[in-house]
Amino acid sequence: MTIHWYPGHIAKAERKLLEQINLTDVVLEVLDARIPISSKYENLGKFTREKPRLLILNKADIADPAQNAKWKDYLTETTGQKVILTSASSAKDISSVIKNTVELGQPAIDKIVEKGRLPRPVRVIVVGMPNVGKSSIINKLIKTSKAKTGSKAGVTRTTQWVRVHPKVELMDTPGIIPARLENQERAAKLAMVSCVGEAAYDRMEVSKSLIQLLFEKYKNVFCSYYKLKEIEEPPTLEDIAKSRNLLLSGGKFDIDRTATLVLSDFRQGKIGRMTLEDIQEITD
Ligand SMILES: Nc1nc2c(ncn2[C@@H]2O[C@H](COP(=O)(O)OP(=O)(O)OP(=O)(O)O)[C@@H](O)[C@H]2O)c(=O)[nH]1
Ligand SMILES: [Mg+2]
Repeated sequence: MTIHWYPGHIAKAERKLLEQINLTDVVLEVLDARIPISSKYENLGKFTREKPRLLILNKADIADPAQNAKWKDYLTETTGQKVILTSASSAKDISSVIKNTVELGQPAIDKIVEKGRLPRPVRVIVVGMPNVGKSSIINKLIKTSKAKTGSKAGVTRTTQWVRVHPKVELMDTPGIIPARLENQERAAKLAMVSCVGEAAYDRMEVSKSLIQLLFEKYKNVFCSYYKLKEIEEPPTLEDIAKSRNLLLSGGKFDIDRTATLVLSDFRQGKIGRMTLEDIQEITD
């Protein structure tokens, strides 16, 4: 399976990311809770240097709850960062994001005051791979501020900064982390959760790998969702097409539509709440 990556685009995206991070005090690093290893950007520390980071595991609502808890503990311990589970459907988690941002940004503000200048709100940026939910988080942060202030004029807003709390300003464009795709296994996982664009991968191949992975990790739930009888080997796309009765006009199974269906069922969390990566995969 070949999934393409573009070094030119990556270099440009990294330059932009560095510029954005330079303007902020705190970085909200968003991962997809279903692939905490593959959606993490090993190089982020190079860009943030000493700047404090808050780690957000988003899409927790469609990831495996038991895995969410394990990953949260593991990442808290190994990164030394505060880790928060979030999901777009819930507004609750946002107050915790704000509270932690204020705490993490306080040393930067103290420094400003020590230099004899006036304190200003903590400046924060949301950073992450494509499609992990950065805009959803930004929107939730902005909405919270509107609800809080209840002001007719809405939030204080310049082109770049949005006041989302008396003590927090948000850069309203997210920092997009370029997906490096030299590792094909990782590239496939990023494709499974749509962190890479459709044009970069073969839907059929990615769908087959997904079936294999889900069969390995969630055999019973997977087979019962697609009504597949007791099987020892991962089902083929044809098996699923048969079970779903996805036929082409000539009576052949519609493998292409089946590949799309499985990807879409998984991405929407319809099959069940599933996580594709175990902590063991790091420690191995
Ligand atoms: N189930 C679920 N879906 C989510 C969650 N957060 C975001 N989504 C969905 O994921 C998709 C991508 O969300 P965005 O907020 O646009 O992600 P993004 O990181 O801004 O994406 P780019 O701008 O492309 O980099 C959308 O279809 C959202 O509705 C979540 O917590 N749970
Ligand atoms: Mg976005």
